[in-house]
Amino acid sequence: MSDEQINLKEMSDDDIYELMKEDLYDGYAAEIEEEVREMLGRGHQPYDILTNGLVAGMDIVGADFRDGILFVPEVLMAAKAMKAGMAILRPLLVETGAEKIGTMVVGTVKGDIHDIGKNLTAMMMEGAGFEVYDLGINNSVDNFMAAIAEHKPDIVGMSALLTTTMPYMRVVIDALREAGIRQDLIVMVGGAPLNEAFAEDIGADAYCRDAAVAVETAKKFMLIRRQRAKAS
Ligand code: B1M
Repeated sequence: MSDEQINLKEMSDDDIYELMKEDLYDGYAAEIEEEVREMLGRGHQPYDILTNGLVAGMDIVGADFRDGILFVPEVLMAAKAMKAGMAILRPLLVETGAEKIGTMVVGTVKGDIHDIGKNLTAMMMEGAGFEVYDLGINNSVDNFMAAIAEHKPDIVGMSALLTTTMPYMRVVIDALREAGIRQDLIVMVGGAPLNEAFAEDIGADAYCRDAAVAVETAKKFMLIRRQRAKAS
């Protein structure tokens, strides 16, 4: 570890990104923290470090997990390293001088404990000027309904990483409809196994491929919402 810390200064940007992928794969949280700080020191943007280092490393973990090369304990270590890196980037990503442009309630749906992508989305939304209420993981329809009643958000965001939990998003949307509040809310969904067709089928307003798309989509919907409010 200390050898690596000394050598970081002598490495090229590309080599450090490669190293980040390897260290994330190996679950080396302390090394990831060092590398994130080094890249920030070199003037790289937080979002680029996140994408080129951390998310790229997690993609490799995901492929090897799928192929039976990695198992849950190793993936948990990788997730811990990812979170260590994200913790450094978080204040930079949520730093915003922008005035509040909307409110969002976001959570991972029932049965699902994956939260890295949801956390990233919440951070980016905060950074873009949204007030975000993060419900965490494994959220029942009751949790979503209670948070909506309490925070009166413009947007409800749901995340699911499992093909077995993504259908639960429909349960939440149906509950919104039954409560007569579906038309008052912008419903955005995301997570690796989802796609546009699924989002349309369950009655969501938008599928967000990644956190950056979530921000763009939310801004677009908020603009439309404001224009409609002005016109009426
Ligand atoms: Co799990 N896991 N996992 N896992 N895991 C996947 C999802 C899997 C695809 C791996 C694989 O087989 N290749 C597979 C699902 C297969 C399927 O459903 N068909 C899987 C499995 C099977 C499981 C378990 C069942 C394994 C087991 O126990 N045998 C188990 C399930 C537990 C449960 O939820 N009940 C399980 C457990 C775990 C860990 C706990 C070990 C860990 C999670 C740790 C954590 O999150 N704190 C874990 C991890 C890390 C993964 C992989 C490797 C990585 C997920 C991740 O964090 N990606 C994943 C493989 C993969 O996805 N390729 C896998 C990085 C993250 C930045 O991307 O989450 O896609 P992502 O988020 C993106 C976009 O999707 C989007 O923006 C994000 C950022 O740009 N987005 C949103 C996400 N949510 C959004 C919400 C929005 C908008 C955009 O709201 C508007």
